[in-house]
Amino acid sequence: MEQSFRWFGPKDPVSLWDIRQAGATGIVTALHHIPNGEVWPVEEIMQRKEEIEAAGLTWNVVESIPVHEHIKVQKGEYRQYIENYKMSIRNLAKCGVHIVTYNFMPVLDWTRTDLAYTMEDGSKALRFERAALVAFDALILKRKGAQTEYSAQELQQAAQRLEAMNDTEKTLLQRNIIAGLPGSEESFTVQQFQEALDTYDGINAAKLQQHLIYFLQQITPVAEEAGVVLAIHPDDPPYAIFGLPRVVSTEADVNALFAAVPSKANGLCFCTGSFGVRADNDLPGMVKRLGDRINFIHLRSTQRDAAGNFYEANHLEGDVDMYSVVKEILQVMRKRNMALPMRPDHGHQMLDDLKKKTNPGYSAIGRLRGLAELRGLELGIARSFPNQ
Ligand code: DNO
Repeated sequence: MEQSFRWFGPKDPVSLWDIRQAGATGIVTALHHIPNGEVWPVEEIMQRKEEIEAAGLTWNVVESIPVHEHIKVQKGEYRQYIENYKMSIRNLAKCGVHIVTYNFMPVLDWTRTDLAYTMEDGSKALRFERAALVAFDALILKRKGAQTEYSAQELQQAAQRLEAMNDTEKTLLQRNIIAGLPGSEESFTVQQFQEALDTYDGINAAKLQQHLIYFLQQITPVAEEAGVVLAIHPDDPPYAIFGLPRVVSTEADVNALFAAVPSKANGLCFCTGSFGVRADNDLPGMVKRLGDRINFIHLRSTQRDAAGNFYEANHLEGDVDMYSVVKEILQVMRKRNMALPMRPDHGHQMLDDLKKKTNPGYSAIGRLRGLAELRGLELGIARSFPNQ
């Protein structure tokens, strides 16, 4: 695999040289300062690219060009935003960047309730706690519909959970959920969040899927012509939250997209951490069956429990069978005769990073550990393949 690391640009406390020392060669980044919906100009892309190359690294993957909300709901200026998206794809290709990651999650990108969940070894992990999410949804936000969507037992647990929180904890929970995690580009107050949810009135999963297919039908011809491949990131977590539909959570969802838009440019970012939260997603099988369309890989593991909670485990632990996943990835790469870019996704905050201000999930040392473990796993498997 092409060892890569996410970098949030010049303001990232993790520098390009840190990343180089971690052993990665590829940089996964975006022009985060450009507002959602606007064109990424060639000059800006080139400037970022040169900065990366000056540290001896390559900008191999864009993550993400965010999809403007108007495109997802097909309202307002959505046609213009699609034109802008096409232009950004063309401009990236002109600069030699050929893989574009994006997601189609309504309103929120990835969601967690706790960004500093203390593990047994003292490191800190990201966590999603169902009762805390329900508490925010039904009791703080008081979203209409929430009371009927959850069971009486869930609502009761949420009420108890909320009662046990002091004001600081309540504010923190709210911030964790809606103030924007790294890479998500959007940030809301409670009122703005409710307004954003309201824009999805009348949009169910079938409709959202239609909008995604329309978007893909528009942009894939441009991507093909420019030699760019797309990589849709799955929903995280992989099910509906806040009454919003989500359409990239399972293998069937992905197959539906590929069937509707057969273009080769229409590909997947295979994120083991996101898909892995559902026990019914067979990760190694998905790699095998979707392999031709995987353009980018996020490797990370989660540990679920019966109550619908999960935390981010060490890369080789938790519910993801990383050995089998990497083995299938190696088969896919062999078949396609290429190296796929991979980044160790997230990582625990540990060692010196516990004393630093870091982007949640994106501290240096936890990801360095992840990369080192995954690289070793890959080498071990590759060497044990026959004829190698
Ligand atoms: C979280 C990330 C996501 C991802 C986007 C892709 O850590 O995996 O923010 O970058 O969903 O568009």
